[in-house]
Amino acid sequence: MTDLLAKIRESVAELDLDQTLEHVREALERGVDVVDLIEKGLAEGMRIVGEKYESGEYFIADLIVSAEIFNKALSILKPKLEEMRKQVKPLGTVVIGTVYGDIHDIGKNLVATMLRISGFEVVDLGVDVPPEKFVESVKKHNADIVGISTLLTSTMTHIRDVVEALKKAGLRDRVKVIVGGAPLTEEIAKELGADAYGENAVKAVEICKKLLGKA
Ligand code: B1M
Repeated sequence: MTDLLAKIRESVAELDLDQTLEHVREALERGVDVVDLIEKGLAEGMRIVGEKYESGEYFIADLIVSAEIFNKALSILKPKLEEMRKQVKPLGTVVIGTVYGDIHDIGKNLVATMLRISGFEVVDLGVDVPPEKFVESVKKHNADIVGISTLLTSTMTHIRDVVEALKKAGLRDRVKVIVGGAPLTEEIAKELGADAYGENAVKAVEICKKLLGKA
């Protein structure tokens, strides 16, 4: 099983779509845990892609290809994920989005997927989401949690704007705010006014449950 996860990681890192899809199908057939497959296989492969980009081996076009590979692999897992979602009881509503100025959505989509299969109702606002859209959605869906994702150092401070907008709308006491994404840490999250920081999608689910007293 560990071998197969390593193969998935490597094929994503090598931008090999066919191999990635083949290994993912095999992993599913062999009953590999879907969460491991995503976190230790696909997401880890993306991390290596990022390193290759940083070192100058890969370019923006390669990042785009990597995102396509990731999304295609994830689509193979959809039926299994849907099956898992049906087996859980409802826990609460999360409004989630990537903060304005940032269009990275793979991590955010993963968090949304994991929350759904764990029993949360998820309202996904997409990418480049302005503060007022978060506010509007919290009101409309009577959300319990706001989830904000950001991958860029230059946009992480925009989280504060969302928190401020929630305060201004009188909603901050009613909702918990969880944030995540590569440039953030627990400390930065607190400084920006969030209640919690999720290091990865699995942790994000644990934290959301805790925030609602359902852990
Ligand atoms: Co961009 N990019 N990118 N990129 N990209 C990074 C983030 C970067 C680290 C690459 C690098 O230089 N090493 C760098 C940011 C540097 C920084 O600011 N610190 C960077 C840059 C600079 C840029 C551009 C500015 C490049 C340019 O144009 N010159 C540009 C920005 C565009 C914009 O947003 N305005 C850009 C564009 C792109 C693409 C569009 C080509 C593509 C994104 C495609 C897409 O998302 N649909 C892309 C990609 C693919 C990456 C890397 C390679 C991979 C990101 C990813 O999907 N990772 C990335 C390098 C890296 O991360 N090492 C990079 C996989 C994903 C599963 O992990 O998103 O971290 P991640 O999510 C994790 C956790 O962070 C956490 O859980 C997830 C699952 O475990 N998490 C949460 C995330 N959100 C959470 C929310 C939560 C809780 C946990 O609660 C709500």
